[in-house]
Amino acid sequence: MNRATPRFSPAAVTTALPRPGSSGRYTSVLMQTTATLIHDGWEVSQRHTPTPLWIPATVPGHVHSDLVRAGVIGDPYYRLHEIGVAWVDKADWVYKTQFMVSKIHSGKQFLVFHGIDTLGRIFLNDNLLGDVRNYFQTYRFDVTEALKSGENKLVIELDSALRIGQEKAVEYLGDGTSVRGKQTYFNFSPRAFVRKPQYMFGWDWGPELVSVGIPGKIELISASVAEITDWEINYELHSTNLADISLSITVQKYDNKPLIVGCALYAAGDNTPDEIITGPAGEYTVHLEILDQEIVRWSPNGRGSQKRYLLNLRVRRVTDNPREPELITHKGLSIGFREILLDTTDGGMAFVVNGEKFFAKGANWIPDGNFPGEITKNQLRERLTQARDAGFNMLRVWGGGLYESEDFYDLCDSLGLLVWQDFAFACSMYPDDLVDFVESVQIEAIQNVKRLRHRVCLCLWCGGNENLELFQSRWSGADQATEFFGGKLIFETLPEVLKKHDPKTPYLPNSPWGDEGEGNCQSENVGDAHYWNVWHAKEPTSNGDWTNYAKSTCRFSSEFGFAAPAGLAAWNSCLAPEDKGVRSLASQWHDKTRKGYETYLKFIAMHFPAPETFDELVYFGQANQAMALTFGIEHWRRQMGHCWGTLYWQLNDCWPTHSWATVDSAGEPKLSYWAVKKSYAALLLSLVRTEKFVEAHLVSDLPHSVSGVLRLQLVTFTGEVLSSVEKPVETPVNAASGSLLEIPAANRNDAFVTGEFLYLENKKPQFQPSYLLLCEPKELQKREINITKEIAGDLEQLQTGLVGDSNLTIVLSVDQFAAFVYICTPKRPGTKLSNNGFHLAPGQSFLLHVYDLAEDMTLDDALDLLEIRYL
Ligand code: BMA
Repeated sequence: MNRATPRFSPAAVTTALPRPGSSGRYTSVLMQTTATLIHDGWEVSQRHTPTPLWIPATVPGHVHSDLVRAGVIGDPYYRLHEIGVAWVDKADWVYKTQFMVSKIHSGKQFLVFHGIDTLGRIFLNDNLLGDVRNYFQTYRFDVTEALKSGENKLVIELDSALRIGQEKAVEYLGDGTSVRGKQTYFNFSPRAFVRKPQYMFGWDWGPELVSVGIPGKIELISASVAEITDWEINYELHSTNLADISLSITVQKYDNKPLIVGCALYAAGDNTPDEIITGPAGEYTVHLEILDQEIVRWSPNGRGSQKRYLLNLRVRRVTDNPREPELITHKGLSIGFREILLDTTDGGMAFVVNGEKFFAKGANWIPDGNFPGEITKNQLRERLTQARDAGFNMLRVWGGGLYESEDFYDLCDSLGLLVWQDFAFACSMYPDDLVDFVESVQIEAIQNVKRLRHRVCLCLWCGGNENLELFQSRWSGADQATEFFGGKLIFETLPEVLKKHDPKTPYLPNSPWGDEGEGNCQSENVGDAHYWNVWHAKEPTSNGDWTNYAKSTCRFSSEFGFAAPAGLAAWNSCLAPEDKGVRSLASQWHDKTRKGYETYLKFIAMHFPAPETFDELVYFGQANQAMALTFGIEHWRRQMGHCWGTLYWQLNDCWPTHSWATVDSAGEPKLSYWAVKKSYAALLLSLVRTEKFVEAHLVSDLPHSVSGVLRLQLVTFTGEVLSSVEKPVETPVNAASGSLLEIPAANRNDAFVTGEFLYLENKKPQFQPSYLLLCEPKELQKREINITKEIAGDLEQLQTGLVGDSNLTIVLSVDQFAAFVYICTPKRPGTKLSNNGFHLAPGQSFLLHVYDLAEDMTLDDALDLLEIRYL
């Protein structure tokens, strides 16, 4: 294969000099420390084959995608292809490239690998640089000796993580009857022995595509004078707008000449005096302070601004002109100021930011694709913006996934999404008695804690997901275990790392976390709870009926969820037309929920008509999930004061599937997304059906009261008001109101009332209204509803008859009540909408925005796109 050899050229990577601070000027020379990406010219081949076939490889990336591009395998997400590509995970692979270095500068040269998946060896010019064994670790090799002027050859051998995991498990567990009770699948699966994202070994929402690859960037660093190797920022907020900031900057010095270390915070009056290092080559740490700095505090979404500041750490060197020091290297950091506490004083668990307790609203985050090295910043921006727009203020980065990318945390900082970060352990015991395993975890933890500790979005470190829980609750496979393995990690290794490197961020040993004394992770009274009694429990405890959420009295609901099918765009990407049947094999293959497909269908039919077509499966399944999440979230928000958060399972998906996600792998919101968005409104009106009454409640996240008049009405489907009650209200301040209004419901309880609904609104100012159907959706009688859709375009749009600026507003109205109005766009799946799955009452006009249409599309064609369904 004839491919251009990339050239090493320091000038190409010289970044723009930072804006000079008031204390000095820079000479306009190249920075002395440069970094070049080694991402070009890569090829990959299977190892141990008689005729190696080299195919182009993308870095960052994973071998499956290279094999797809080369036509060796089909799309592994398509139909049942997952089964056919299983051989890829059993094979060993090798990556290679060549790169030119035209001139080797004096000083040190390093190769830095920001993520290798996972187990293998790295060679430069046939010299072994070292072994790699932890996906979550950055590997840095001194290549000053091995690097050549001219062409260099870089080779990375990767071993099957699946095979190595299996071998290690067998070695560790022996015949499986060891006295310490180490045995069987959930206790110790092969993945527990490989430090790589656990979900890649298959999960109950993801495929088993273990893969190998180079997911992180590779840099060649040339440092002739000095490097910044570490930094730590701490601050104290001693009034709402003043901060004392202290900084430690560690510099590796490669020669004897003096260095000037300083920083600039780009805010008013921003510079600190420089520190001079005069000693010989070696490592130095300098401390700088910025006192009484005026700042604006950062707040999570919905609670204030997300103000951040650019902090530039810099190392300079005196030149012949002492007034013009030469910039050697610098590090730009985006920082923000806020106080974060985890209040557990009353046994509960509440986050306190800038002195205010608040209700955490959000979801669990899984990696946004099965091949993490290929997740793009645009994809993350879209997904995290969806979270922000749905009213989230927090995400839990779940332990079976990743320590996410810099892009991810940049976006969370700017969108106001607090991050609860799990360490990368989930649903397993871990061999905490293997010295090299614990050492590897320790390095992984130190590196990631140091990388993330300055992030303003970081609100919690957590030792992992459901590790202790699986032991205590005796999950299948753990039922014979006599001892918990992994305790050393969560009670010693990780807390020690945090004590040293990030003592200020709160730590939870595991999630769920409960009454430590009794060792009860699932305690409802203490800590956080994973409420799976609806989906995962077995009858008679639960039968998939989401009204059981009302039984939870937990203090922080950090997981609960209800699965539903993805949307049509996602299905189109992975199903052939003949697969679009309710019980097709491919649809069943894409259900990993382990519930049993028939039970899954039964859960839908409990509240909605049994789906007869694939479209109905999508519609009814999604509407059922929407009702489930609304019911759960509203229940826990009404307990505000006792309960301080809901993080539902799960925001996103990693492939097209039936799962608990509210946004599918095509980025399309499911109906549940819109339901969650309503339930996460700062001012929430909700209706609860009790035995005798329907009660109206109000929950407010606002720091002040709003006056209004609540009105609760019983209305027929054709718009006749049967009864109406009103009450002037002052909204509670950052609290729940309890029941404010009631309408008797007892006489309506026995039989389903199909032609009436309850409607709760607040007049002036308008909060989002709340509806309550008085029957199960499946009991609604078939009826023809006239739905009018009209364009609410501007005059120009209407005159040209074209969409014009690519967005369109449509006014919808109905002649009788329409429940779960579902707008689908089969002619253009994935068309972006401003809402979906809503109820429409007669007499209302509903504004629906449609986005990203072609500008030259006619208005008639645009209207035609929207197919409107209802129950
Ligand atoms: C939870 C999670 C995940 C899992 C989800 C759905 O308990 O922690 O491990 O995917 O349930 O079963």
